[in-house]
Amino acid sequence: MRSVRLRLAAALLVSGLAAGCSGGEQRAPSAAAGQVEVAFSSQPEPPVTGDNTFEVTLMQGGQPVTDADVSVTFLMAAMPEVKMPEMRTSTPLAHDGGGRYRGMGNVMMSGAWDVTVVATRGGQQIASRTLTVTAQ
Ligand SMILES: [Cu+2]
Repeated sequence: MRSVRLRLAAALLVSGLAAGCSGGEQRAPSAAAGQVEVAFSSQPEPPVTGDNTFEVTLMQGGQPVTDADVSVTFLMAAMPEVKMPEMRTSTPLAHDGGGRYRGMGNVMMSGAWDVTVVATRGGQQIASRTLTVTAQ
């Protein structure tokens, strides 16, 4: 009798742990409705040295994501052969309707940049995408 109760307690403990795990997965909002798709573009396209408008569109399961905080970071690695330090600039974008986020950002020089788009909601990252953009 005693061993049956112990086994039952163990089973409850295991199922409790399993529930805890799936609860953790459900906390990511993207898990239920599918991945958040990130599209990036600029005006002009490709961007130029100086001011540009960056545009990011977030879609999830065919629906626009309208309540995210979105930023775009341009990164160029250091170029020791021409004594240039790493360059990095982040631009926050504002929601402009329909899951489209826009903002004005500066590109410091022409050449290849690693562009990282990060979308968060309530401080939790819901999507990110890195692409290479060659500025004119
Ligand atoms: Cu450079």
